[in-house]
Amino acid sequence: METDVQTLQRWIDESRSIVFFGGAGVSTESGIPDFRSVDGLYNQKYAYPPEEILSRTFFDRRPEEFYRFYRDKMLCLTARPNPAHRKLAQLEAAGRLRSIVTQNIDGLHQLAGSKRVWELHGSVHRNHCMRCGKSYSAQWVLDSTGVPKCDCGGIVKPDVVLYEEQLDSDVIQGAVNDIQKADLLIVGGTSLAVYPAAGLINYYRGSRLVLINKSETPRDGQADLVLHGPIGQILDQIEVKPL
Ligand code: CNA
Repeated sequence: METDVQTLQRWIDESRSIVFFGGAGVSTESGIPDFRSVDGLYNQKYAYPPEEILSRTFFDRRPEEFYRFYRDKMLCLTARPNPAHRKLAQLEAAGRLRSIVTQNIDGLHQLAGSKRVWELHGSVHRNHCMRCGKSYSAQWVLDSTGVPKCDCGGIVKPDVVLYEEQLDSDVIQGAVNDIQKADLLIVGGTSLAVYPAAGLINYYRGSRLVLINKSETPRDGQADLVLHGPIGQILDQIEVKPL
């Protein structure tokens, strides 16, 4: 009798075009809190709910409050990739993984060596002046105080998709194309509660949908294989075999 991890290993060994779709749970083992776990950001007490702080209206009306939360909770620049990030990068290097579609904004997949990463919600590593377009690093934003201002006097905004903002259409198209071509779709570390991102897995046409998550998700019943546990520890058990 095959264990769930053995089934996952066999499916990976039989694949040439894996797509990984992930969320904040992929980075919790790197020390970055997610939104919806018991110790996630939604269960901590702030003057405003995180959904409100991370909305475009809030950013425009109370930028200093936005930046207090953002610097403290979203800019985790000392975090390092964990075994999940590293294994996915190895699968891409071995020619088995086509791309990663992520809701994360932390850049840890790229730090682990992944090349083709569709960042649905942008990245803390890109920041632009809203007036002249000059770009700034995440470290510069972290080191600034109050509302970060450009040399020209404009407010610097991170290229992360806030609530009420549209997702980048080129990024969505790239992610959809890859998901449609996938022979194995591994979904991990996401509550699948945030739309339109969560809806992208509906584009998968294959017959091997794997869900790896600590808690149950609304799509568990639809998956061909469900593993409930820490994704870093689970993917760490996978052996990357050359094609
Ligand atoms: P979420 O709604 O917080 O859900 C995370 C899911 O991951 C939960 O179901 C957890 O049970 C599960 N989980 C937590 N740790 C692990 C683990 N080690 N192994 C397996 N499963 C785990 O986060 P989603 O990504 O689904 O929601 C989308 C939001 C969260 C996006 O807009 C992100 O931008 C946003 N976010 C991103 C980061 C980041 O970039 N690291 C951090 C916090 C929030």
